[in-house]
Amino acid sequence: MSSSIGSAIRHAMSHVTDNAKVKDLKTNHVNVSSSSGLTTDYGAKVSDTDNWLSVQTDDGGPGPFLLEDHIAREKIHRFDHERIPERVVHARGTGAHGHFRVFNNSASKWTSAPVLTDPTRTTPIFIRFSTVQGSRGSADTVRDVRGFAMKFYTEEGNWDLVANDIPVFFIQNAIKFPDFVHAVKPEPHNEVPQAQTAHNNFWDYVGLQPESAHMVMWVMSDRGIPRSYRMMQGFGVNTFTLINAEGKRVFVKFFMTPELGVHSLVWDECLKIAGQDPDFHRKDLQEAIENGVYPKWTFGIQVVEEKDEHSFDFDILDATKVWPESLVPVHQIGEFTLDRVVDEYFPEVEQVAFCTSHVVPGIGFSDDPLLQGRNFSYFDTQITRLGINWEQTPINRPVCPVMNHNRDGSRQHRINPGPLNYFPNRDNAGHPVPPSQGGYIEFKQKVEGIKQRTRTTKFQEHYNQAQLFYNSLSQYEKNHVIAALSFELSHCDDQRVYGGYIKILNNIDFDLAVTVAKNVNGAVPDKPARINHGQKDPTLSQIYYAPKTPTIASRRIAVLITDGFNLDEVEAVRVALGSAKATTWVIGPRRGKIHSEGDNIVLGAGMVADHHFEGQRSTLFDAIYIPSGAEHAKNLATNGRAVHWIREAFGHCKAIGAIGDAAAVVKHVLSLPEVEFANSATDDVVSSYGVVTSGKYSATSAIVDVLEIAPGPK
Ligand code: HDE
Repeated sequence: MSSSIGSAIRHAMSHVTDNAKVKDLKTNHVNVSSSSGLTTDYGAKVSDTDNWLSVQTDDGGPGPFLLEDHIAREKIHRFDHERIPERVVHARGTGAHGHFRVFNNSASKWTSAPVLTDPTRTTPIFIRFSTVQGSRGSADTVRDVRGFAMKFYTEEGNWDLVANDIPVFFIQNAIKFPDFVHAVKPEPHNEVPQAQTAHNNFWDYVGLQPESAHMVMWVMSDRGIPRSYRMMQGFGVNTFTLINAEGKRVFVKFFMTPELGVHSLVWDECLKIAGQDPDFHRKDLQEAIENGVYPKWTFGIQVVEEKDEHSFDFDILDATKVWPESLVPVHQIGEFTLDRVVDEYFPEVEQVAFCTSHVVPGIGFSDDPLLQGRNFSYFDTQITRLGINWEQTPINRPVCPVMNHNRDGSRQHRINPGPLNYFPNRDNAGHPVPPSQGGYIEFKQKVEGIKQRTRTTKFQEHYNQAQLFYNSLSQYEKNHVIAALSFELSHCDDQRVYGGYIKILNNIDFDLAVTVAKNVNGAVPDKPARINHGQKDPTLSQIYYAPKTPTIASRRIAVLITDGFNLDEVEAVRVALGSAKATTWVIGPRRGKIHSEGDNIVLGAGMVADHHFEGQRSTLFDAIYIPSGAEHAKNLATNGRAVHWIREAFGHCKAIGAIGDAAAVVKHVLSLPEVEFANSATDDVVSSYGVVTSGKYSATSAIVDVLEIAPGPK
């Protein structure tokens, strides 16, 4: 896809950064000029890459193909081995490079890690965003948790913060992970369904696991269907620790908050986009970075002192619980930006490999039973995917020196000159480094107890926070949860499954359980299974994360034109939106020249559409703009696809800017006489219906204002 404004900016802005990691990766770039001839992998020039060596028979027919063709054999054998195992979860993803910095040294009271305390440093980062359930080739806009895996290339080694866009998890104990993943993934007998939880096995499992209730509510909320990776929060989920220079330890949770605010799609858009553009989120990230609208997040930590570990009515090591911000505030200590797309997908995004166990001095673990298991799992999984020397691959290798006595193994790339591959040795080579000089040291923790398979009392309470979350949502967010649960349970055909889940819901909210039960033909409960405690925390609703500085930058605006449109208006709106760094895409009845009002067809004014109405859909845009023009208005009103564009955009609560005759068409095709048309973007009607037409009001600024004042979810 391209627009002239978009692509001009794109070329000017792409690949502007060079940090230590980017420079390091460049040492692996293959800089062969395009005039170079074709060679085999071993460098010999190739004269024919299309015809396998064969025997031309005397009767003129193709004869036997010869195995002696080493060129063909290499080409085919090499190709046969192009795939590596996809990740068992989070298989589908995309990634980008960027950098991280802290605002000041305020965190030094908690940690000695320079990456979190030294404001003069810029630390290169790589982030991989992902869905969880679907395979590598599945769609982006499915209902799912999103991975938010961060690799910090610090001067003290790589720190991997393998986060999600939801702050809690489905299970409390790592030993359950294989069961959970089997239940969520496509069912084993027929490998159905792809990239969705709407099936018997998932709801069966979570229906029998009340500890999943809290996370299920988050996934069924708008958090499960983000508008963009750039508009998601990130959460470390697990409880980590920070250790300061005096060896004092605190418990922490990590928080990433997007500058653009948290926004979601609506479910109908998700379903349609999954077919119309399965790469929607992947392309969105690339488009924003290439257009110079670099996604940015603040980086925060919640801190619990060791003495307060047991002062909450939940266990702070339980990954199915949040630390409500009303109890534990978030300290914003830094920020990070993504400013560079990858050069090649496979070596960077597919081969990047994260380990929760990779921390640097000053950062440590807790006894969180999920984290402990994760620390065990990730390294192991990378061996299956990439082999034992996976940490030598370009995207994974640290930017600081690596010196150890690990040797050999499949695909060893390092050549360590000299005879010493052990310690201690006569040269003291590769000697351990004392903590005073930066050596990693474990926190000295006194441990006593009885070894047993058990779960403490606080780990057995599962509904308080599920209720807190649901109570904290606005009414329309609750409606979305009800719709999502009804959709999902409708896809389960075993009564024990959908009936079973109603019982869980009745522990969260009676009305919720009754409504969903009626929708899916479950047994309607006659009384709540548990009294609703009525507590709320505003920070749990994504509305709370409206952008601090609203912006239209990176929003996609479709300009609908047909023959006879007003060219001046379109040019004006494109310049205005382009300077605000929104992208505009001209959509017309054909992908070619569209004549403007008063256009002398011979001289040919007008404009070339980027796409025809059939080629793109309103779902792929944040707003639409329609210029005036008498002939154009008639064309619009009689073009079924154009009418559908307007109706569908309206149905998805998008801003619609229309001028003059076009405004009348919009009013007519929406057939909603009771809808008032706003003359000011601040009218309530705008935020409730998302419709703006012009009169006195300029539609250009209306679109800008609407997107800026309507920061919450649609
Ligand atoms: Fe993961 N997880 N996970 N996970 N996870 C993986 O590692 C695992 C958990 C998360 O973009 C795997 O490289 C266990 C919580 C992300 O490459 C694997 C448990 C959170 C990614 C694995 C969890 C996550 C993974 C599969 C429970 C949120 C993608 C491929 C104890 C904080 C990283 C891989 C990427 C990937 C294990 C639970 C996030 C199998 C055992 C909680 C974002 O190692």
